[in-house]
Amino acid sequence: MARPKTSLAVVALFALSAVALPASAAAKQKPCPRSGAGCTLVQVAAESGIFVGTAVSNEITATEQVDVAANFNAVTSENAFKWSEMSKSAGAIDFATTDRLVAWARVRKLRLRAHTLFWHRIQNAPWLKAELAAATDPAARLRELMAERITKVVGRYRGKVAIWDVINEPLALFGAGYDTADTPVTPKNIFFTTLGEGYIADAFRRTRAADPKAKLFLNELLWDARIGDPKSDALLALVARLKKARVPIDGVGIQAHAMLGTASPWFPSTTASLKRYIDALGKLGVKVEITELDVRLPLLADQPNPLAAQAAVYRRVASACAQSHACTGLTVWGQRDSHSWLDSYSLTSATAPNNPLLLDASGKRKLAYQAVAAGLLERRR
Ligand code: 9MR
Repeated sequence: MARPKTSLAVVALFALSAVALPASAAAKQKPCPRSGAGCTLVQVAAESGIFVGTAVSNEITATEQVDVAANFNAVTSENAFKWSEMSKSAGAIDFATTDRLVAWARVRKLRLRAHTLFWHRIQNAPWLKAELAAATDPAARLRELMAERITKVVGRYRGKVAIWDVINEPLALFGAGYDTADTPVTPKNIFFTTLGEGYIADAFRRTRAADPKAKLFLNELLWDARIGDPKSDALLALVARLKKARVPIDGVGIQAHAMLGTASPWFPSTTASLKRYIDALGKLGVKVEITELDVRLPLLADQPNPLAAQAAVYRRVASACAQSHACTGLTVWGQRDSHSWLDSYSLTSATAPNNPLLLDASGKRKLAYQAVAAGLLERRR
């Protein structure tokens, strides 16, 4: 995914133009109609009180900057905080890209979700396995490395990051336990196999100590966020255990990559089943956000109007978020259809272009855009 680097001058230019509307102009703006027609998601975020976010790439290209300014009030770093991106060898940390992203989000007054401190599955530190294999006490070494990452990275951005995805995808890819062995679809959860479930509590406690004001989230990939689904229930049980042990967890992210139409449909939750699930998490004392929403269009090709069908999926998720008071934000995994992880990911590249987002390749709003607006507007301040 090589993309041209944006010059600092361009960054500065867009930074200047990104200042929020003056109060007088904002006051003149008419409230959005219930249908969301004609409204930007920035307006919808203001009226609903629900953060509307998007993932941004490491480069934050000029196009991304325009799209973000026009449509979102929150951003998630798609890759910039991941261990693999920040640390190519043990003991080395490269802050340059992450620093740039953090500074940019601050100037633009965008809520920043830092994603993620610990993720065993794909973008873990490439040297970690060998480092632990060579250690006389692998558990002690892993604790030390995790503590060092938290102290140095969370400490550096203390007060500048609104939300930390402390742990990403701790549960097994399928089923209700943890990944305890390498398989063709996922490596084992090296944090769990080395330290047990306590790695989660430990990471949250250390992160809280390094930045007491940031909200701390656990982010998980659910195939169907519904009470009764084994993985969803396992997540509820995990959060209940963490809360009982007074672990400082503030929220849960539900990724919601909707891949309807695959042999095993991903994220088929209805508005009602998703709302009930978000409510159940809320009752445990955590906030909930939809963190990585996208909907693959080719999988809806058999529908009479695939774009309308895609919009309906977006609407279900947005409505569920609006209807549950525990839900504080909805983030889409990118802006334009022309730049989505799905088009280069091995399991989904065959159907490229997947056109899974809210803006088409030219930046025009798709039906899904207004569907998200209408869904979120079910909650008004
Ligand atoms: O969008 C991310 C892409 O650029 C990376 O190449 C990919 C590597 O797996 O990760 C993507 O984001 C993932 C996110 O960090 C966690 N949830 C699943 C997302 C898609 O894999």
